Amino acid sequence: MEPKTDFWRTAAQDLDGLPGDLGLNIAHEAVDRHVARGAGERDALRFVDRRGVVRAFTYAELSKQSSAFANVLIGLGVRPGDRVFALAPRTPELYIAALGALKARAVFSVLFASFGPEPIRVRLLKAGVKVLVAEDTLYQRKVAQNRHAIPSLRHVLSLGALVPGSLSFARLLGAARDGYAIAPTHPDEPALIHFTSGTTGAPKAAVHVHRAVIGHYATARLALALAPGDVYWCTADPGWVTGVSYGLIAPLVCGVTSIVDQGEFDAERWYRIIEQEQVSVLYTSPTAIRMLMRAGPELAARFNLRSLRVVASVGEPLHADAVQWARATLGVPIHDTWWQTETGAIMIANLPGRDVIPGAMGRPLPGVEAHVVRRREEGGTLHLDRIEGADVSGELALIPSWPSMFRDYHDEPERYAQAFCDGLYLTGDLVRRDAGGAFRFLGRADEVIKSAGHLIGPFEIESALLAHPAVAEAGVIGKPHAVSGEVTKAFVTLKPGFEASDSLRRQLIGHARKRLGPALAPRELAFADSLPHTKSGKIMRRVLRAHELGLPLGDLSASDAADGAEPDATEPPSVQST
Ligand code: 6R9
Repeated sequence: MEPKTDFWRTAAQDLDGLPGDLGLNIAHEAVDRHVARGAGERDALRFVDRRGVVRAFTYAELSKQSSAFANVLIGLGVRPGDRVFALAPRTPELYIAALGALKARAVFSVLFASFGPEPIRVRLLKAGVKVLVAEDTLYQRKVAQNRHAIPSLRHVLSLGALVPGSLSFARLLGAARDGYAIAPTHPDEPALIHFTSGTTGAPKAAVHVHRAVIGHYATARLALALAPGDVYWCTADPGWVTGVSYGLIAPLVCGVTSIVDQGEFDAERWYRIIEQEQVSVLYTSPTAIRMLMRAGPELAARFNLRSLRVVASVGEPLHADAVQWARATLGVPIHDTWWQTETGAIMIANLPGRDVIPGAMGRPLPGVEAHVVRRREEGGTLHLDRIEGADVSGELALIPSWPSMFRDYHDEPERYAQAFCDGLYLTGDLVRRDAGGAFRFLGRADEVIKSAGHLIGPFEIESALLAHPAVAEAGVIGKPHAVSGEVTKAFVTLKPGFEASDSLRRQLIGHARKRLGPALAPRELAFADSLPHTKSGKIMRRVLRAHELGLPLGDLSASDAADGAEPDATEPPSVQST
């Protein structure tokens, strides 16, 4: 068998590296390389605003503006490795900031604009951010009140009106030189941070390096079939890993024209964009597909969707009925892809050009070695048993040998080390492998929640609820939902002197919304007299989930063992109906 690394090595040969053999920088491969090869006049990004008006940026313009921003950052004293973050809607400035930061060898990240002040504060603090590019209103609403508590934050570059204590992004950019020679960049230098959540503790800041660009390029070519000439639309927001890996980096590195929709989801709008922009490759989420399905086939039939060559999805299970619907309505099937924030790029997929296996995520890419494992404790040490054969299920584990693999959780080496065992990276996903080597998704081994494709850590929501004076304890679960996959539901117990009521429930949800923002706030909230605990006092979210699903409690022991909870707790939840 061909060594797995050959797949990546071959892909790397298509990239240029920095001129003069000075290393590998994502921004050079994404923009400057195309300009150097004479493709500077091609549209790199087309922004479709809320009214449908399109504003295009060529590779040459993007190259110049990102160079200008790199000069701005150097002028502000940004050094390699310093964290430069953005908090902005999907505007051209966000993309310019990302590429400029990468050119300046800063470490870049986007904060999801729908987060509230608390998740933003936690992330800025955790990463020790030095420069924040922020839209004025988002800054005023979500950062200003906490700025004093983020000592590392030296400069706020405001998009739009100047806010107190900020500099004008536009003015700085306009005054900067638009030529920039990227300094030598080691391929293993940090380039990006993507936040992700576990079940316990604050969110984790997964660190990715410049070498990851090989992974973005190789997987977009193979699993999304991107090639020059394509008009490609990744519907994910850059506040999440898909929006950066496949909404920003991969399409530019592949030299295609990429659509950025500045509006919110609307089925008619989406079909119109596909028709008007002649979108050939669409990368989206199963939640979005379900929303299109709900809008009915008549709506789709009003548009010419024949430009679509490949449709792919990620983030949640893609059910077989969605694949059939797409064949009938879009004229092409949907290719499921599987990956994670940590893997940085697609690992498992139903590849375009091959038969789609409906209901399965597909097979590992040629550069990926995937195993099904079971965890085993021996003498206090964790071991993994690889389960060979067909139709076996267990946890998905990967041999970490691809270029876009994360290299650290920023400032948390122990948490990073815990993600690996016996030479394998543990994904936390439960899967079944069939005789043909295709993987099916069974569920998570832990208690993270996937709502509308967004990964949500229950701990972050519980912490926000606990900050309310009425709340004694909180446990948050994902409740199955027909469109979003899951929605968040909180169970809370009250402190003495507080009474459960509809008005208190609204108050608590409102309190959580104000702190967390609409993306993270619990959708539902139930009061309980008590919550189920393990012997060591941890709240057993799985018992709450089972209660919600009406499952017998006995079904829970196996999965509790998987995340280290003590399965012998028997205390059932006692939930009130209000
Ligand atoms: C890219 C992204 C990762 C988790 C992952 C798994 C779930 C991703 C999936 C899927 C079923 C698929 N997931 N792709 N589940 N089928 N094709 O989503 O990254 O936000 O880190 O989430 O999403 O549970 O472990 P991230």
